[in-house]
Amino acid sequence: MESKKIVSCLVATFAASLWGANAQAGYTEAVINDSPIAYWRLGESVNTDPAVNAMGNAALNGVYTNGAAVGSGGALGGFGDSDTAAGFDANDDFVAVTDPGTGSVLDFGNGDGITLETWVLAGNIPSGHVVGKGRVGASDTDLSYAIRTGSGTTGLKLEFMYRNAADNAFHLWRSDTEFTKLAYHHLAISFTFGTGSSLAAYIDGAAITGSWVLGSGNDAPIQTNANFWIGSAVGGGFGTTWGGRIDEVAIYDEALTPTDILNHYTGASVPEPAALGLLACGLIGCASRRRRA
Ligand SMILES: [Ca+2]
Ligand SMILES: [Ca+2]
Ligand SMILES: [Ca+2]
Repeated sequence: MESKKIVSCLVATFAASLWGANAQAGYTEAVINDSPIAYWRLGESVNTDPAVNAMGNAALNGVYTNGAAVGSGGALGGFGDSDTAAGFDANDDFVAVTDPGTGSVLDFGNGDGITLETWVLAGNIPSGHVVGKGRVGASDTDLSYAIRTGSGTTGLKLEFMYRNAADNAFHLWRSDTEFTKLAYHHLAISFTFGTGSSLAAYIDGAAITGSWVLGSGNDAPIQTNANFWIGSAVGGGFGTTWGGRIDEVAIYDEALTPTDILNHYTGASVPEPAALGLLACGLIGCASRRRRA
């Protein structure tokens, strides 16, 4: 854990040195600086390649399954970050990440903080499942944690759901606020398991209100060795698979603060170093002679 922090710190320091003192970090730098357990950028160009964990622990690389569409336009594309996203077909696509085992970094117990963060572009039939651990079989109930969406008046509501340790009740939190389909939005949930009042949720960097509509959030969570899935759940069929894009999924073993989440979101509109380089080149008249790596 300590070495992970040191590596993250070195990466962040390197990024900061590229930017100069006091510069706002770009999205990816801001995420890495907060030391996620895993960060799937979903920018692969071939879906037989692993969905790489950008934090380096290859045991948490994912597997694109049933034709998940790599190379879809990414959430960060407007500011020089050309990293792509994965598209999901609302039928059977998902990315599977194997839980390394009992007591792994993907397991959370009572009193443990968690943050789940992702960008989504919902199609017209998105289903409810975005990212989560467990409940991958058609009749499974063992959902350790998940970001989901629920139908709103015109858009979608943000949800967080988990199963209790006794495996006899779901806990489901739903936002009052909706976000629109057919456009990218940044979603984040932080929570300390077992304390319902600790749940904090964010759409596009802004804290939003909501309530527990099933249970209270006061139970301990179930822990298993089931997979973490991006894009689907409950057997992975129509109605349980995301339709649209998912990008830049991160999971943390702490409840990030509102300032952390806002820094990530605002980082998305900071030009990436490559774009800044091109801009600087353009200013001195060399842009037309430079090729991007
Ligand atoms: Ca990406
Ligand atoms: Ca498919
Ligand atoms: Ca486990």
